[in-house]
Amino acid sequence: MKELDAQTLAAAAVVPSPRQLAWQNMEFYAFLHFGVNTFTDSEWGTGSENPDCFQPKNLDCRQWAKVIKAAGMRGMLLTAKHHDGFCLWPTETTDHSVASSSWRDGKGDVVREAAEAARNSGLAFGLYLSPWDRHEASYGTGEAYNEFYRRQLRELLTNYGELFCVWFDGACGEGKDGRKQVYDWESYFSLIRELQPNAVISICGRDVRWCGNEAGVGRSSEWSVVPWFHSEADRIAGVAAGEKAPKKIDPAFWDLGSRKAIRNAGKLIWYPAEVDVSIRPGWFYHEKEDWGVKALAKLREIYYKSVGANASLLLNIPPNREGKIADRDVETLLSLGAQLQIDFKENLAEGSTLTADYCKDDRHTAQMALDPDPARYWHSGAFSKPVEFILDLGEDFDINKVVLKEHIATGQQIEKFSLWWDSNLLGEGAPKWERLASETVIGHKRVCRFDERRLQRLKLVIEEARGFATLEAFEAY
Ligand code: FUL
Repeated sequence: MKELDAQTLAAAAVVPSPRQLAWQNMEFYAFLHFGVNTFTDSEWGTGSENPDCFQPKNLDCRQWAKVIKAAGMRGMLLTAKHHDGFCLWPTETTDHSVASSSWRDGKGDVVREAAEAARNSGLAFGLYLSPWDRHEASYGTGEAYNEFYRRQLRELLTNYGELFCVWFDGACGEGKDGRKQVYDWESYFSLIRELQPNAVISICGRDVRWCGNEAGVGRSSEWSVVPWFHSEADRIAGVAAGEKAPKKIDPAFWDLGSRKAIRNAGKLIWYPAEVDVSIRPGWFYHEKEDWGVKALAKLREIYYKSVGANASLLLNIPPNREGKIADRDVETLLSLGAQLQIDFKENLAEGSTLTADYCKDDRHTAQMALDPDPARYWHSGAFSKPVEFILDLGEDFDINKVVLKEHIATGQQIEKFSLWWDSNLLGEGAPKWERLASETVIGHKRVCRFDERRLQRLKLVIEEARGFATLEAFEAY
């Protein structure tokens, strides 16, 4: 076992805020890019679009919610305004909005319909409001624009019920005559904290970290405790217009949280990762990209490499000109939902026996990790040596997945673990342990997948941890 140093112990003591903790349980939720681009067939609008082009023939946010829910997602995040500046709600801040379109005689409000549909389906609701605004004349003038932007935020934060997330991207294109807008992020953040204290502020914010690409690729070791400067990076970068997001993680940012990565860091923060990706090549709907809807196998892989590897998954499903999720996307999403239901149909570890070499006290025995109540979990006390858990299912089952969770309310400490199965099926003589997986972090959730085995006993070894370790769940499927 590695020696503990002060920096490692400091990392082990960092815990999520209540809003971050609630967000972790969202796991998988939808992004909806919808706006004038849907009708002009573009990805980045110019800001000079005629509002009247916004004509969803048959807007049906209930259909969005139904599909999102059936796909196994827990929330929806709508682009209330993209870089073109066109607002999907009847704002008082500009006439570049749905109120200036003849669609529904200027009385439409997509944000309201989406928020209501989400809530009626038991989905959380969140908003994206692009700071970069290619329409607004005050963009690039500094405080005047910041005030304009805060007024837009205020409308969205007060009129549409509880939001689980406000999502900021860092795009910061030039304004008129090459003017550069300096965003007053701090004032945006404090407004959100004041009006929606439970909402996480994502990407260019301090609660949720962008994974670093838009291709759906997460890290194999995704640490939630990282040096604080990562929470500034996307804002400072102020991604210039025209720059495309990378397709993969910059190798220099592959390791954000190992002991080596945090060695020289000052402040450490809880800043968990989100993987964002579109079901289609683009973020907005384009008929010509109907061929490019990702296949079920690809989406499932993305799911396991994000949700199954201590990140959340924000999957973009752009509505079409009808104002609906297109048939192909619906088909794929329904099969994804069905597949995930099959994948996690029955937790075979429920009701079985889990023992560990040691635990802190009677209230934190290994058996607690089988209790679905997150308040009941195993705690090592001081992590004095590697700890072995034995899960005995009582009889043989065909198993190909194990789900592990740390009790992240007390932080993230596990650094290395391995999973084994007893191939001595007859149970006579000594167990014959064979390795199934060897991994680093667990965090909120780690799904270990392996070739199906018929087995009765599994062994988990926590090999390295930061001073202490916890286990909130040990599930087998
Ligand atoms: C980027 C934007 O420029 C894209 O259009 C899209 O909204 C993506 C989620 O964020 O920064």
